[in-house]
Amino acid sequence: MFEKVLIANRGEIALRIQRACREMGIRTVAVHSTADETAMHVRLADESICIGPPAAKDSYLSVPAILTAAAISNADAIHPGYGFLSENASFATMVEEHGFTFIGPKPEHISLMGDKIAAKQAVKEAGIPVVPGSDGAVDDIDVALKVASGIGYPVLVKATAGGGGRGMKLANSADELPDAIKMAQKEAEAAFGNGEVYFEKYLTKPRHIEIQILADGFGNVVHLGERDCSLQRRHQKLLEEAPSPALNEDTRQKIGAIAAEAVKKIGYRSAGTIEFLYEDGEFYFIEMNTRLQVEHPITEMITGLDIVREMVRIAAGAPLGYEQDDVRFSGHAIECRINAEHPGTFMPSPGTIGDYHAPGGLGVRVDSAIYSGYVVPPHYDSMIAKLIVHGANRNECLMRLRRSLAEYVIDGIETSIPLHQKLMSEVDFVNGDYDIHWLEKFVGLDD
Ligand code: MV4
Repeated sequence: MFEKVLIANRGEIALRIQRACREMGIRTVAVHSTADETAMHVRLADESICIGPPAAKDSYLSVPAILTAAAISNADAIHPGYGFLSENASFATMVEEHGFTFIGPKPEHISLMGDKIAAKQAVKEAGIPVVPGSDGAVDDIDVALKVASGIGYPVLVKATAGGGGRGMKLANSADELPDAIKMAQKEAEAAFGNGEVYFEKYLTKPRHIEIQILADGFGNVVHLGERDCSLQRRHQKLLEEAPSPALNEDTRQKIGAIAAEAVKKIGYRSAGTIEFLYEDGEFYFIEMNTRLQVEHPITEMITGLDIVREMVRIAAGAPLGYEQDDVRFSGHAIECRINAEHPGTFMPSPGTIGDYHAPGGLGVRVDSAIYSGYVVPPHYDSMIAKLIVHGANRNECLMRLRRSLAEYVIDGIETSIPLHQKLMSEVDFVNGDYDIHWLEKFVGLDD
């Protein structure tokens, strides 16, 4: 096992990884920008190293700064967390070339899933259902028009190098398709330096359901069930739940087994997530995330597994040590993302935290790195806490969530807590009756 792990991240996820390492007897190295000198992830680490100025590109995204920090601290391995360098294949390659272990997938799988056309082709061959579409890059408008008319409109044009909703264009009919393709190509070229695009049939009212998988280096793969991440605004998730209110046990086992089998065929290793759109009882692959995800705790709450510990064990060469039948699902979990932002306008609200009191009690977990007196810097993501609640069933989970939100005190800045409280009394939400567009209608402000 590793003796020392460098955590190339900040905030709650840096603490989350530290906690797993500490339980495993592994020392931790924090890295931080000058804006994060007083951050909790720095205070709680065994060692810390300043890696640059506030701008992420000069600190948390600086490969040389992080590799130097790993060398100086004599770390054995690097955990990238989520965001930042977590899905950067060349970073993962360089980590290994410099003699450290990358706690994550093989670089080839990060690359594969970063190329959305190649990813779709690979998972399709491995037995995962995909959305009907151009089956590869669009290079001829006339061919595209023929294929699209066969599929039926609307179609959604996506960038091969995109993902997470960036660079998509909708075409409602044949006369809109040429412009949608040209605009998507232009925007993709500007944003990613790669203008390649493909298109798919547009699903109008799907849910976003993702399957968590764990795979070791010996071909053992398990799925840990699904998370329903449909409640989002502008591709920013607000609340996630597991299991999905839309699936029954049979459907869950079927799609879980398909996802796990595909991951095994591809030879993937580490934690990973297969994202699907789910509409009219059918699953359609959209992307695979080759990282630890923000919402991983809800899966931990219903399975009792520590996903970060599993990632570390797998990276150290350990076998999973359990099979699919050993994974037991219990109860229901919901995560509320608490952002430092105005609950009505979503404008960021950085600043100093005044009084702080986190909820607790049975079934309540708070993953956060904030404290009373902490100054939320303006330079990074606005998520400052995750409130994760577990209950024997969805109803108990909702009751517990309502009382936890009422207990939560974060003074001095605006947060999304009032928005979550409003959500808790919405009939559609309470009934689990929502799709990926529901939240945007609920909060209004659509553009
Ligand atoms: C789609 C889609 C409808 N049909 N693909 C957005 C992010 C990227 N991961 C894929 N996305 C979508 N792909 C087809 N064929 C609708 C979306 C989409 C979406 C997906 C998941 C969660 C939120 C979303 C919000 C808007 C659009």
